[in-house]
Amino acid sequence: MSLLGPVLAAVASATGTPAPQPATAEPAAAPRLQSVGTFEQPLHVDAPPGDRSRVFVVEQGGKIRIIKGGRRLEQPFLDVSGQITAGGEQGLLGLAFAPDYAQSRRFYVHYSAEEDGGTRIVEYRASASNPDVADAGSARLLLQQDQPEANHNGGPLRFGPDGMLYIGLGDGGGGGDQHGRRGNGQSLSTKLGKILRIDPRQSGSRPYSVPSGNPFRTRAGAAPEIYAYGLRNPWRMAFDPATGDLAIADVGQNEIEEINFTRRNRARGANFGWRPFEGRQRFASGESAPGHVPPVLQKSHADGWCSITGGVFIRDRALGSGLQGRYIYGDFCVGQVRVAKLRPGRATNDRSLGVRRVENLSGFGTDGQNRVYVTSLAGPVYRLTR
Ligand SMILES: [Ca+2]
Repeated sequence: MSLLGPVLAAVASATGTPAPQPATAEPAAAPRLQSVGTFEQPLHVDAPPGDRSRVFVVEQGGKIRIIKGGRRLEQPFLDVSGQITAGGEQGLLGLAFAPDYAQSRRFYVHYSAEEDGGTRIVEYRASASNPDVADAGSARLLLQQDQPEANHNGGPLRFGPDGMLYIGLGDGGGGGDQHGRRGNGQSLSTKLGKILRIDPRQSGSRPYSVPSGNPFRTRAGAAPEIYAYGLRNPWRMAFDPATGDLAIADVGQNEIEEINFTRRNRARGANFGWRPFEGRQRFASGESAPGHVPPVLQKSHADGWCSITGGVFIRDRALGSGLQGRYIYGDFCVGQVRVAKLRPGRATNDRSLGVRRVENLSGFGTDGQNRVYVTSLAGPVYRLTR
């Protein structure tokens, strides 16, 4: 429903003239997607906290591009295309800037390594002399994870409200969580199928440290980095910058795409159910998922959904009060941009945003002013505006 409609109707009744009918065209104040450029297989947009002049676009093939003053810079910010294997679900999949980036110049990337396709989480720093270029020599490997298959690498990297780095990893791939004794999602002995939480700063001789509050830190046989588990292939997660709440979109197997949501800090130790459950329904019979937290929103492949693309919480005030705090998301096949109000239990107000369809919808992101972006793996990157 348009906000403008009642206003126009009121004007019409006051003047005695018929109100214009916005039946076919969106009113001027409706949200829309404005192109900010075309890239090579873009899948994420980000910027350092508070940066007001630049937007960083992640290309699957291994480059991070900067848009500055509305123009794409010729030289990439970072180019790891020589170190990675890309294509399908592999490539440069995640980027996160440290909360203290303005001082430390630290940022983190998540990619599939050239030599074996395994996951690497690597720290870089921006050049001290040129803030628009990363120092390639600053690379510091934090974490590596073997991947038994080429698919389900996860990819999201986010700093939480606690200043820790959260890493999303898929279940190892193939199909049906086929690896591990009873799959990887429910096994606390592997990092696959998990959200990890680490303090990414060097700690003595160790490349990172495990925060003291991690839920399985002292459990025998568990990977201490695990923060939440039971995930199949988390394709994007987001913290609400206003509340610290967390949303994790998890790509389904054959039938259901899902969005998981928890209030701030409540994802600690959470079991999101895979593979005993796909969405809210049983997948592997006879297997248990202790404390299973079902998704707050799910979509069916019967309706054309194939691979959910998790989004971000809208905190751009220029988009109007009605969208504040709403979660924007979509699907790679459907291409429709949607918004919903996430809350524990069930999401509400799930609807189409009414903007153009995005072909091969691959990702969402925000810049340093919380403006919202959408990426198409086919090339276009859009900003959500009015
Ligand atoms: Ca689940």
